[in-house]
Amino acid sequence: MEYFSNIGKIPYEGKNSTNPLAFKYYNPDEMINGKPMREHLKFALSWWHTMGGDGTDMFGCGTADKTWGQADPTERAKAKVDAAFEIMQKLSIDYFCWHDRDLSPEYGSLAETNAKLDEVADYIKAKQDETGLKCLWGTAKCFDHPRFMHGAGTSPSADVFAFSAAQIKKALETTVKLGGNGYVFWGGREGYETLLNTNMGLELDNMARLMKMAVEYGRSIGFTGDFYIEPKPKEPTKHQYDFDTATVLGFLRKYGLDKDFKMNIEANHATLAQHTFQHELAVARTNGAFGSIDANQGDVLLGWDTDQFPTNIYDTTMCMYEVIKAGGFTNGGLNFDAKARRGSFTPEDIFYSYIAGMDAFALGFKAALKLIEDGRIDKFIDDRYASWTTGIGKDIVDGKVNMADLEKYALEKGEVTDSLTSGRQEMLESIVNNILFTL
Ligand code: XUL
Ligand code: CO
Repeated sequence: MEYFSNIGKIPYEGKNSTNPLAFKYYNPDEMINGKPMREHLKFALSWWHTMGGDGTDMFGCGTADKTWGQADPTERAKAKVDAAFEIMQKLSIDYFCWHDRDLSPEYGSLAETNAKLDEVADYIKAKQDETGLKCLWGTAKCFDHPRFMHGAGTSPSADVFAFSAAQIKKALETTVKLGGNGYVFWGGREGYETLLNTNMGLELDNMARLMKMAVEYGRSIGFTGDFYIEPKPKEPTKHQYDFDTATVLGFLRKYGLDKDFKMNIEANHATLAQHTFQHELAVARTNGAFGSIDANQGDVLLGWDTDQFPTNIYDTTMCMYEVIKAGGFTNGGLNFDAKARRGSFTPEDIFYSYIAGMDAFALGFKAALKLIEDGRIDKFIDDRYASWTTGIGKDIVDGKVNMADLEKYALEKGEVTDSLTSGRQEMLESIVNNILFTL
């Protein structure tokens, strides 16, 4: 059955096209530096927003029909698979991401839930064999059921911890079955509402215990990909333990998890932490922890996670600049953890939204390549730090001098004047504009 019979495969028509159902910049098979664009960008569909998100928010019920014509939960789960594969094929998206409960809901017992999940995973596996579409990463939805009200790995209840471990074990098995090279921990309710009822030290130790078990088990069943933590500072809890990339790095290093874990950076989570998207990517890159991306954008006037499809070219450019500097995606990719607005409720809106987001990233990618190829920014940065490659700077870097040596140097040299140069922020911003608007 075709779910979107009025929409064909979305063609690439180039930047002068006015066809809303065509790509203007995303040309999946265009070769760039020896690789097709689709392999540089590794776009992924998010099962939760796209296949399940019906626009429900805290002020009202859903506006979009995401039942896929089926009332029975098992039939609906399979219809979702068919519809998802149709969307991906029509949009030239090669990957998908999921929470276990997006693929298949909870039933009466964990045993039944697991059996039903297996049924749907087998169904997906068969479609993957047919189409070649791939799983980017999987994760367990350890946050929506009431049992997780106080957290999963950080719950005060050991039974909830055990249940979470069981659920994650199954999600890992499903990830391996679907050939995923990533497994995400987004700490949905891993945080606190008030310290008056919270043993923070124990909660963090336990969260690490759960992750260690996941690494041990994952490796034992042949999962060779990356584990990811997806930082987010708040929402749903007042304070989420995985606040931002820097905080997560401290956690991973404390518990010896840094060899197995990288970051899944989400754009709107970065801005909730009062960082730019680029900042979070740069912190991950410079610490060798860049992994994957959940792409979306927030609304600068709102303080919550709006998960909008990204259209801001400055953000996509600087994101792709960081990705290129990090050596490109390896196990990771670019997942649209984004949802169409509640008012954009028709089936075509799914396509318009992805086209907008994918084109924004394709254009950002080209702009970032040009920025690097142009070389002015990189050269400026190199020149700015030139004092570290010769003389006293090089001696400091090489560990050849101590504080007393530097005191002697400073006393002899007197006031610092000759090596202070302008930061040229405005000039650099105008170079970025010049490159963006002559593409
Ligand atoms: C929530 C969020 C999640 C994770 C996966 O803010 O981003 O959907 O990406 O659990
Ligand atoms: Co996310």
